Amino acid sequence: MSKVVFIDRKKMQLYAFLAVAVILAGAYIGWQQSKSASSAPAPAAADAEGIQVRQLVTGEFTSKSDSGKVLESYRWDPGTIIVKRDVPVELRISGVSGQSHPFVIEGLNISGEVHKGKTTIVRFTPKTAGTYPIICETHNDPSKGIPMVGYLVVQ
Ligand SMILES: [Cu+2]
Repeated sequence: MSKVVFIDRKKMQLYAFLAVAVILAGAYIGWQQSKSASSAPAPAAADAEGIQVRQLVTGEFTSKSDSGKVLESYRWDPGTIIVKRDVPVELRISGVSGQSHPFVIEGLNISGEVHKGKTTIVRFTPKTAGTYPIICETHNDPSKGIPMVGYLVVQ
């Protein structure tokens, strides 16, 4: 059974007007969002004080193989940090997974330790472009698991 509804011309005009208003509002909101996205600062830019602040956390992947063996890996997240040389860097590394991660940044003579629930701050100014591994000294034995390694890329 179908129902036939009659709408008079005045109501049709009102509905058409409302439809156009909704479409224009949606277009305006979309334009505002794209405008704010394009005016956002580049992610690699230094902050107002000229320091390149980068946030990291210690994370963990856990899974099971087909045979039921538990697979796990600690990781630095994000796994790759990009900074510019000759500009001060501040790494803020927060411990989320794992109790403790003593680490070195190979090639930069930097070491430290990240503890669960705490944030370790590392400040330095890289002078030479290159890729420097961030190596956790606890989780670095390939025979016992997957190494916990991230990369600091200096451009
Ligand atoms: Cu670790």
